[in-house]
Amino acid sequence: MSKPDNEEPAEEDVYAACTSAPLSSYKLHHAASVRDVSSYWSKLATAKLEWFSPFPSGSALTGALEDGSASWFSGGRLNVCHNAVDRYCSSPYDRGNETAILWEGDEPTSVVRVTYDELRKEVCRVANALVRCGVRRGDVVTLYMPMVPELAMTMLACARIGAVHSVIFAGFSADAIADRIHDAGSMWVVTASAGSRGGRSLPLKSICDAAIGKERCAGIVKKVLVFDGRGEGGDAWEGIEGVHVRFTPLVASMRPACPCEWMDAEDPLFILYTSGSTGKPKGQSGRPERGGVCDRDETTLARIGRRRYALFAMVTTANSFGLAQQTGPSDPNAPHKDVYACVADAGWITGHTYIVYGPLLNGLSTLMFESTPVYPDCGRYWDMVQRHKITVFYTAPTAIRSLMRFGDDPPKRYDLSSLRVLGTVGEPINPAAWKWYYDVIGNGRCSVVDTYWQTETGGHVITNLPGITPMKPGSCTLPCYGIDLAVLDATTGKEITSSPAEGVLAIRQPWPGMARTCLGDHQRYLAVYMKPYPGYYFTGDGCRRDSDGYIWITGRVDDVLNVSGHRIGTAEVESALVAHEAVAQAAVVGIPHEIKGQGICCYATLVEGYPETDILIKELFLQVRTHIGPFATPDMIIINGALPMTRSGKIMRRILRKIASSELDTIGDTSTLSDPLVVDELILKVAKFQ
Ligand code: 6R9
Repeated sequence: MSKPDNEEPAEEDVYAACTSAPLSSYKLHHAASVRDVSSYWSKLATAKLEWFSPFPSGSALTGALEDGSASWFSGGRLNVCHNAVDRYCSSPYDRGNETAILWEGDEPTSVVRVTYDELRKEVCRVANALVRCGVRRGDVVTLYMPMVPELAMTMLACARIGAVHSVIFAGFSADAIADRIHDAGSMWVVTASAGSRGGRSLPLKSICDAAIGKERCAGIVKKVLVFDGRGEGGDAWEGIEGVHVRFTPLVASMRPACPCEWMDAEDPLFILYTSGSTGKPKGQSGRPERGGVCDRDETTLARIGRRRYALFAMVTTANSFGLAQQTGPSDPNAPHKDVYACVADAGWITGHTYIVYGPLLNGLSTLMFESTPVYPDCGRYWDMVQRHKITVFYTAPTAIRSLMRFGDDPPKRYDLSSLRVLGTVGEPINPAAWKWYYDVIGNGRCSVVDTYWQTETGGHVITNLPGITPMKPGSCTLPCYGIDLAVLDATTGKEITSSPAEGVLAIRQPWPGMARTCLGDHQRYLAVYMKPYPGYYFTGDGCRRDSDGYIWITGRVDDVLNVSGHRIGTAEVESALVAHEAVAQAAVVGIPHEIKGQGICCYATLVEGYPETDILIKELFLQVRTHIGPFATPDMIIINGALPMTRSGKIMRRILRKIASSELDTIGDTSTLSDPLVVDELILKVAKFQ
């Protein structure tokens, strides 16, 4: 991983800014919460959520972590949309006229406010329109949409009628969409005619059409529901009779009331596809004649979020951003103080939990941002903070690093005094970026919360709490309430109880946000998360714990890359490359990257008879972009006659990683390779590329 300046800070680098409560209160509260996680979460579930019928008392948590049977609040019935929207429209909250969604489109002048009352009516209309089109409880609805209010409305409408949404990030290609539709057997697709980002139009409907036209989607998709774009004229489009539905007028014609389906807490709420670690070997798939290419299984797996995830989303949003005393159902009459902005995309888990569900479940106003941090210029975020008086701002280290390059002047042009909490998510933040965020954006007054979590955890599992936990730049600090963290020795699997310690990060007891299975492949779920260290949920991340008990994430210990906070499996990129007829073999490794955290370096050998030309290299770059999406574009593609292999035929990725990162003095012994000279050839080629 690329954290050159991620060393532990000196004593004076411990930031206690904004501390309003002693750390000892956190420690007591945390210890109590993990002593009996069942009782801790069950009290919160009763206090924070409205239930149609309560879960049986005394059995909030049943089943075990080991076999993936741990279930929360089973037997209790609730509706997540009711909890996130309807309840705030009536007594005792009466927030119907307050802003629920603050949408800022691609142009800074496109601003729309949707109140809780309006949101409730719109969600009901969308829900009725989905039902009219044939969507039923339990059906999977694929959403491929821009960051517009209709996306959140459709997610909530699915939650309302008991359907399961599968949101696909609007940067994914037709191939990636087709895979996900096929895998989930999704009969319904909701898209928009177009979106726009950074002044460019995104032809979302056409990409969807290309996806459903693929063979593997044949006979699966029944209808494609197309919202008008929010651009001028709604972006005219043509459709196929009986397949495409003009969704905007249909939604507008619906009644603004729709009953909530009362769902079990363990019923699925959403599916989210994300890259996982290398799974079971699948043998030679695809192109056996080329030898040794696809020796690994596909790595994109569907994680299922359950309805009980709502509790975890709600509680972690309130705690991590310090909302507890400011708003929320515990004090329905408290005035709204926060303007909350998470500038992620709803297609990732961060958008699910911290743009849509977490904030709305707390009755907050949440920003949906369609554009990029540099459009129309690199002051866009700070301009939004000033215009909307944003108090909580949440982004990724990669965005901070890319904005830092423009210096301190752009943010200094804006009034950022409304900010109270700054959040980061997605990868370790290097101390230099942390300090810039803290000093230049937060003016030394704001808490910077470094939130560590994963798609599978559903919400934050490690973070500092604003006003409570002293901060250390680069450390995500201490576990969240109700999260029973453990650092294990990577080799023996034994828990390390003393500090400082170095090992792998695991969680000892279930929590309500956790994913319990992978769609259609429970064995795979167990193999990836539960079996590596029996008795623990394994995160796939390495970490250090310092003498204060603070956690420092050192990066993935599996075959997952973290590029600008996007999880990309090395096997996914390799599969995309070998799908090109000229490629015989491919191996992909991560390299340190100043802005993106990690970059992608691909090595490939060609099929006999294919010359290495510039055109071919360009095609390979394109190949990865079209198979996965532009965010997975490689930084380097190195072609060679051979790759370093062990004598038993395994590609030595460790060596490839060292060569790509120019860490030549630590390459180690290469004598076990079948052809040690390959290493010298690759070193020369990488040097040329750089
Ligand atoms: C929310 C999200 C999860 C992986 C995770 C870890 C890395 C996320 C981090 C962090 C260090 C943080 N990660 N937050 N590493 N510090 N604050 O990113 O989910 O896309 O599933 O990625 O991201 O490696 O395992 P997801």
